[in-house]
This record gives sequence, structure tokens and C-alpha cells, in this order.
Amino acid sequence: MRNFTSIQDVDDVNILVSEAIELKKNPFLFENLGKRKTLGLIFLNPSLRTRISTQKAANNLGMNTMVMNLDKEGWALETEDGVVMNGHKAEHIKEAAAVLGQYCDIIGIRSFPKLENREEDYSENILKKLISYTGTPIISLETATRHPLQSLADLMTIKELSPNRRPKVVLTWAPHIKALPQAVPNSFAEWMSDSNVDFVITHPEGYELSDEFTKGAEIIYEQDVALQDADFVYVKNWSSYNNYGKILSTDKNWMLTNKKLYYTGNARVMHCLPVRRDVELASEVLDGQNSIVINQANNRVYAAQAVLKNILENNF
Ligand code: AN0
Ligand code: CP
Repeated sequence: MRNFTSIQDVDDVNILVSEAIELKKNPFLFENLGKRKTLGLIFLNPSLRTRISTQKAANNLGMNTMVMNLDKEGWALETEDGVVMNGHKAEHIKEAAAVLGQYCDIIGIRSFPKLENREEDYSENILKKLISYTGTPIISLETATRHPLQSLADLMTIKELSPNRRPKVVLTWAPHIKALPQAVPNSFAEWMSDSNVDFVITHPEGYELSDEFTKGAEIIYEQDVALQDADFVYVKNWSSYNNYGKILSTDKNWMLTNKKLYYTGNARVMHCLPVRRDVELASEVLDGQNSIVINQANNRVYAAQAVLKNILENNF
């Protein structure tokens, strides 16, 4: 594996998940693998888990890390080609990426979509330009359309806690006060469709995700029906893909409560975090026995470590 930007970059997902589970048992087994190698983490948007778990993963492999909050601390970046740069943007991504490639051996990038122009967001312009101009392997730390490190940690969590049969996994839309990206549900759907699970998606009409990500999944518009006999319920808000970036519903009935959990097979409840309590997910669920959101966050370290290990082994 050279880059980690989607499930398509992974040679064997089962092996990668197994490796993450092994690393969790023995995090320092490869503590010299990344010696004298530098991981640069570029953030154009906020982050708690990705920022810290990826640094911890790199440290466990003996790597150095440099974190750059380019949205606040760098020069304003021009990302389009052919622009006369006489506005407020002082540096082009072409030079910035090439320079970062001189200082770093592997680069991670977080870059949210603007949610204004679907074609522009789904072109993954910034990610593609980094791959072209840095000359280093690139890891997505959540870009416009996907969050693969999250999905790998999610799949690992499901594997660890699955019953001894094919589990039923339900992705449910939840209300939110802000328009959020489709990256987390897109990625989750893409990884689940490729896994040994029965995968169901439930959301209000108008919240269909791009079928590039959901092919193979069953879509049920009645949440109570979808939740029946679920082993895992993944809660997440996203804005509309078809009516791009818009909030079409704030219906509180879509919030997962203990009463709704009753329809499931005593399902484990997942969320990538950050979560808005009693907007997206009821406190009683988050604080209850079925919530595994902290396990998921913990697994982010080993997911990132498995990815970094694979890239280090195959590229240096
Ligand atoms: C982001 C999102 O939904 O993509 C990041 C999640 C990991 N969430 C928010 O902006 C609240
Ligand atoms: N789940 C996740 O990626 O969280 P952060 O946005 O805090 O990194």
C-alpha cells in the first residue's frame, strides 16, 4: 500500500484488521520500524481523535510527528490552477505540497468539504494535488468524501465484538443543527458493503448517499423496521447529497433513545464522535451499557498504526 485514501488502496482488508487487532495486544512490537521517519499531519479543520490517535500510532512505531494546523498557522492556500494570485491567498498548494514533501516521509491530510458545490467537493481536488505534488505516501485524515481511518477502526471494533455469526449492522441518520459532510457514512457504507455483515441503511427520504458508496446495502426508510434485530447500530448525521449540503430534516424522532434500542437485538451503539448529546444521540444511550463509542475511539490508534506499518514496510 502506498496511499491510504479509501478501501480501494487496501490489498487485503481482513489482514489489515487482523494486524490492527494484533497491534492492540502488542503496540511496541515494531517500535523501531519508523525510526528517523517523519509523519506530517496537516489539518485544515478541527480534530481531537484523529490528531492524537495518529500521533500516538506513529510514536508506537518510533516515528517523529509534525502537526501543522495550516488553516490557522500557514499562509492562505490557493488550491485552484490557473489563478492569478492577486487576492488574499499567498501560497499555491503546488509549492506548499512540494515543500512539505521535503520535510516529511508520509503526510496525512484533513480537509472537509465546503458543502457548496458537489462536483467540486467530490473531485477531491486537494487530496489529489497532495498525492501529485508531495512525492510522499498520503493518508486521509478525513477528506471531502471519505474517512477511511475511522472506517477501519469501526470495522475492527465490529470484528472484536461480533457474535459468532454474521452480524446485522444498521447505519442510521440522526438529527443535527449543522450541515455535516457525507464522508463518515460514505466510508462506513463502503467498508461495510465489502465485509461479512448484513448491512442496512436508514434515513429520511432525501438523505440518500451516493450509490458509489452504498451499492449492495439495503435502504429502509422506516427507522423502527431497520433497527429490528440489529447487532450494531451506527449513529451519524449527514447533510443531503442530492440536495447538496442541505439540511432537509431536524425530526427529533430520528434520535436514538433507549426505547428505540429496544427494537434491536440488544445492539451495541456506535458513533465516530464528536457527538451532540440529546440532539444526535440520547444521553441515556451514550451513558448506557450498549454504547461502545469509547472503544471505537481507542481503536483509532491501532487502525492508524496498522496503516502506518503497512506504508512503512512497503515504501521505505
Ligand atoms: C465531522 C463530520 O461529520 O464529518 C467529523 C467527524 C469525524 N463532524 C463534525 O463536523 C461535527
Ligand atoms: N472521529 C474523528 O475523526 O474525530 P476527530 O474529528 O476529533 O478527529
